[in-house]
Amino acid sequence: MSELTLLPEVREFLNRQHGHYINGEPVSGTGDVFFEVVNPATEHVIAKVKEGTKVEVDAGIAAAYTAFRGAWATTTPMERGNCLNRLADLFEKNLEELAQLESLCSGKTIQLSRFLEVGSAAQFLRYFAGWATKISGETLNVSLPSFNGEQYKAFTQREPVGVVTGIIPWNFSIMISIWKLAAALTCGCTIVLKPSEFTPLTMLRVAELAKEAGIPDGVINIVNGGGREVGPALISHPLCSKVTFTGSVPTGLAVGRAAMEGKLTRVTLELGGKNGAAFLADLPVEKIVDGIIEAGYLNQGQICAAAERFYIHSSLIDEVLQQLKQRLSTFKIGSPLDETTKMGPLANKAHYEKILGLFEKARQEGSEIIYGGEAIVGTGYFVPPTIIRANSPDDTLMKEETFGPVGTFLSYDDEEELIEQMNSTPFGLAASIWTNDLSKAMRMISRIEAGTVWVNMHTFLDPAVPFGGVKSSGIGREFGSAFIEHYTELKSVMMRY
Ligand code: TXE
Repeated sequence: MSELTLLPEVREFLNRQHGHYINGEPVSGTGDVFFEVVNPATEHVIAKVKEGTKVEVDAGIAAAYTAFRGAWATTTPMERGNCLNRLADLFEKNLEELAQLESLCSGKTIQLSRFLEVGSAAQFLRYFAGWATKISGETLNVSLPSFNGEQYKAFTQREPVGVVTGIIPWNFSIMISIWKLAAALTCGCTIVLKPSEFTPLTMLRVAELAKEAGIPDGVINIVNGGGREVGPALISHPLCSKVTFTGSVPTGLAVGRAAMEGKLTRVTLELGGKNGAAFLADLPVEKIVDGIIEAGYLNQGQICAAAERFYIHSSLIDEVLQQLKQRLSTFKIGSPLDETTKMGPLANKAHYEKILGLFEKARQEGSEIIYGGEAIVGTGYFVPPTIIRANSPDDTLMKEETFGPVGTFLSYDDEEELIEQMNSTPFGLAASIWTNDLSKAMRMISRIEAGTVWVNMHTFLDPAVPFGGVKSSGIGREFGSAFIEHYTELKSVMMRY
């Protein structure tokens, strides 16, 4: 199979001058520094995007604030939901264009771009659209004494927090933006999104589609820039009322600190970690191997919920690793635009170099590299899916997030030891337990320190199911009904009559 032919509209979009999208219009920006968008499969520069300055930050937030006070405030909840549904329709209509753009920028295989980046983002939009008409307060019973027959009434109402800043990583630049944008708009907030400097392109196209969907100007703004100037300026802007961030733990700490320091700006942090997957001894080896591949290797492991620490019973680990090696060696690695490719490149050069450094570290520490563990020589940021057998829980690769296609394995003998190992990390975004023994799974669930525990599955997120971390993997929850608390303020009203 060969590469897809790029759609004419993709070529046309790449050839444009790119900057930002503010108040319903593309804006080229006042700065003179450009980000080069590098296709990680070819190392070619495919577009340039102008980095923002304080001028675009101020303009983006001002547009969002005006829309928050004006056009979006006067849009009924039903119509807000309709806007999100129309945007979902446009995602489906333009699915191939968005998917091709995203695969070019991030190295994600085209199948995954279609299914997750665009298809799943449309589903999230529809889910959030349904909430728009269902966000409400409650009436409350008041027990204050009545001396002269006076009565009381109390109720709460949920009010949108205001302008939201969304800071987005490079691994799912459309889908993660949509999580934040849809939650904000549903609640009546407006948003300024800052995509990652590695993937600054696709959301500029999504913003155009949002206008086509009838979302008023200023409700969605995109300001491109890095973590040194634009990110901090958005967070500390006096009119920014909430920050929602997905990304690495160190950056999340800096973002959380900056948000709190200035004026107690509300903050949701969805950070990575070092997620564990526990395979119990009752499962057949083939099922364990299927589970490991699902949990650890999708999108080259560049998923914050992916598993990186794998615990296999000592009676099975040799056989499991041997079969896993055989399965991974059949993976077709290559161009993300080839529909038969199973694994594309890592998303950018900095990340590729980080992963190569971690391979080196594993070697220095004497961990056993069973498969992969080195660069694939040639053009592009390719590494093979990698299997590492750790010597102990203290090996670097059992502790540090790789965010790559790297599974690190350790054996265990009994379940007490397994639970202790699963929890032996400062992080707690997600975990999985794999077994046919439901009683054991049910008993383990409460003892695992993670925001999400999957049983016999891993990585897949559903808009109805809250998602977020415990311990150092973040603050707050996205999806379900949990998001409402983070994008609205609860106002109490008491009346005497
Ligand atoms: O992520 P960052 P980077 C991991 C992954 C990767 C490493 C670094 O291992 O190799 O992090 O990647 C913005 N104020 N993950 O640098 O730093 C930045 O511009 C405000 C795991 O890309 O987390 C980008 O938009 N914003 C992860 C976003 O934060 C700031 C996903 C994320 O950048 C900022 C991505 C600042 N001070 C990378 N500094 C996961 N687990 O989900 C940076 N940014």
